[in-house]
Amino acid sequence: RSALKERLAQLIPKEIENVKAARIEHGKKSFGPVTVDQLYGGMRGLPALIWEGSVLDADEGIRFRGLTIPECQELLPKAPGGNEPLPEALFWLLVTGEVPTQEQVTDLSKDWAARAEIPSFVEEILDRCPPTLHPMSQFSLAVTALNHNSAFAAAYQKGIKKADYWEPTFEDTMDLIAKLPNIAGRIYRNVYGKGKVPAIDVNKDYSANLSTLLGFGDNEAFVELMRLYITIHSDHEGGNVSAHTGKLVGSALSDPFLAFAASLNGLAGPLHGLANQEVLLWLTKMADAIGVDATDEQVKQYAWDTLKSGKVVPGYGHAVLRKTDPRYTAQREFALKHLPEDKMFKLVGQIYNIVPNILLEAGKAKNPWPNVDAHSGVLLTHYGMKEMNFYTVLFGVSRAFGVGAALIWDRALGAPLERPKSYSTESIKKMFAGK
Ligand code: NMX
Ligand code: MLT
Repeated sequence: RSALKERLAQLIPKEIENVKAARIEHGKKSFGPVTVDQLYGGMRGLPALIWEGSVLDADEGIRFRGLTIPECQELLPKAPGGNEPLPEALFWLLVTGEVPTQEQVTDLSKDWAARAEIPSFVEEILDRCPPTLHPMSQFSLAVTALNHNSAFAAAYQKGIKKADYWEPTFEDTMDLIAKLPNIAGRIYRNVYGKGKVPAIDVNKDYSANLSTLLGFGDNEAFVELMRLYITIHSDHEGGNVSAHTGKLVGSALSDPFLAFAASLNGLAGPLHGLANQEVLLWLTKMADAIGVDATDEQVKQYAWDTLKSGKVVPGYGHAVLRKTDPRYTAQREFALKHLPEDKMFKLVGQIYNIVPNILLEAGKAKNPWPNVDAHSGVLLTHYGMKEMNFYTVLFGVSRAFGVGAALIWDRALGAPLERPKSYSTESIKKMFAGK
């Protein structure tokens, strides 16, 4: 058993008792009324899910097991000479609620490197995809196909007991995360003609290997960016489309590969993860139209034109957040440190000073501030990864950490099949007739 699995095995019985106690004490308490508008309104604010890894505050942003992003940057182990947290450490935190030691993190890096190979038939599936098939579709196809070797699916067929579900779920989640660099690297190299995927180095951390497989391993600043990127995109509580979809599909006891492939299909939507691609597209078109050194007035006009043509300003707004996303701020700070003179970064900063006021004036968006996707693309572009329709794949690699941790805990805590109640408009009208 790995050190992480050992620790989990110790934590699970205590957590089962903790949940039991919470339910005995609070189980019958109400969150307040549910309104009909919430059913029509995408369930905004509707308390509906348990998600242990992180909680999102509208003003403050995300906390991973109670820690803010700056706290994670301070407390989580880093690579030798590095400044950003290692995503291995973030995964340990998400799974256990504890900050790991350097040794535990190194153990995880080695474990993932040892599991990194993907079956040859999955390589063939990817090699046969036309380069015109969107990288997210290729990603989802490959992850679905990993279900072929699922430990959970095999154990379920053999009649595993419910109390033991978490063990093969843990193994599948570890395999899933470990194999993502090979999948992402292969898609990137196939689609953009970047040559063969090199081998994983068992002595390197996850982000260093991911960077190498993508072709950027020699650039230490890019590797540091990957460490930050994977840490901050990993989890955003349970209600966002990718997290909720993974949890929902996992609740049918579909294995972690099937559940996470469903997450990826949600992440591929332009209002969710694909927004990082949309932002770069929008910025590039803006730079083409008015130049990277445009005046504030020109940027303002460009943003108004976007709104007036019926489109959203990508990277702005959020279903929960009501202030600037701390993930945006973390990336801005990275840029100020590593690429302060980059023209596209400066344009992103200029937009930050202009777009919120425009969205406020337009009067529709409840949150005029930037989200995580407003910033990520310019950082990747700076280091030479200019292929914007690949960007959401990197978001997906990271999101596997949060969804995977949640799947492990759902099976450990015996989470039931999700099956909320739905209503038709007619049934609502009848129900409230005369009330
Ligand atoms: N540009 C233009 N209009 C907007 C924007 C925006 N950035 N954000 C919200 N609105 C509109 C929204 O389309 C809606 O219009 P209508 O009533 O005509 O349907 C109205 O404002 C109210 O929407 P909200 O309640 O503020 O936002 P909601 O919770 O429904 O949606 C987002 C949240 C994130 C989907 C929305 O803000 C948006 O479309 N943003 C741009 C896309 C984006 O950046 N998505 C990435 C989110 C983060 N992620 O990684 O997933
Ligand atoms: C996310 O990271 O999942 C996005 O910010 C969307 C959300 O939280 O709803």
